[in-house]
This record gives sequence, structure tokens and C-alpha cells, in this order.
Amino acid sequence: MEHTLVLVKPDGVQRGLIGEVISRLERRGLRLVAAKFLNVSQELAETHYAIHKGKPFYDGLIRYITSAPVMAMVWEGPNAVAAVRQTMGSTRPTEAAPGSLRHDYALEVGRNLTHGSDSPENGVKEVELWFHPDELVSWERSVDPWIFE
Ligand code: D4T
Repeated sequence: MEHTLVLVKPDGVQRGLIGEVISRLERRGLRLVAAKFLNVSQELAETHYAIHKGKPFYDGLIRYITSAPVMAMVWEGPNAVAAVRQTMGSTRPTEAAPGSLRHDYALEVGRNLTHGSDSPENGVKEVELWFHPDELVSWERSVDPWIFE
């Protein structure tokens, strides 16, 4: 089953939107695998956003993600990566589809509430970066056959 890393970023936590994010992912049918609430270290932030090093928004991005706690989660399901990104909406909130989280709750790219892995391969890498293997819970729901084909 495909895994994806989901972060409720500091703005989402401060604005009391952890429950809203979880609720929308549950409603979609995705299955929660792991969750933890943490302050992101400088080292973790730099590793997670290594691909953006050198870009004009990099320093602000690192300050933002380390500025307050985040809710880090692993969600699974068929096409979990694509499903989560669709539920979140485009990176730039003013380009996000109506009804998506970023459309409904955000205005600026540097305060876009959530993170979701951008490919199944990065999903695997990011889950390994943020979680120990023994933090992942393997379980079944009685409704799974009504959601997973
Ligand atoms: P994350 O990784 O936070 O889910 O964002 P996305 O996957 O949707 O988008 P991304 O990797 O392109 O950008 C990472 C992060 O950088 C911020 N950002 C991005 C920014 O502040 N200014 C910018 O111009 C861009 C492109 C927002 C998300």
C-alpha cells in the first residue's frame, strides 16, 4: 500500500487546523499509519528541504518549519500520494482547487498549512526520514473493503 508523509505545518497547528486536516484525510478514506507532534530540528528541516537549498525562499522556509510544532503523520491507501496532494490543493493557495485545504484555509505559498510527499518514491524516503520503522502501525479497518477495491 502506498505511503505518504503529511505535515500539518506550524501555521496549521497554531490556527487549530490539525483536526480539520485529519478529518479530511479520514473522510477521503485514507488510513492513518503513524503520527507524532514535534518541534522540527534545524537538521531535520535542512534534510527535508535539501532540494530547495540555494533558492530565494529557502531561508524563510527553514525558519517557518522550525518556528512552532508540527503534526507529522504517515497515511496510506491506493494512490495515497496523489490523493493527499489533491485534498491539499496546489502549493500556491491561490491556484488551489476550490474545496481543497489550501483553497479553503490559506492565501500565501509560505503559509500553505500542509506538506504532502510529491511522489511515491519521495513518500518512502520522507517516511524513513521522519519516522522509525517501529512507529508505523499496520492495521485493518472493517470498512476497508468498502473503500479499497
Ligand atoms: P511542501 O513540500 O511544503 O508540501 O510543498 P510542495 O511540495 O507543495 O511544494 P514545493 O516542494 O515546490 O515547495 C516546498 C515549500 O516551499 C515553499 N515555497 C515554495 C515558497 O515559500 N516559495 C516558493 O516560491 C515555492 C515554490 C512552499 C512549500
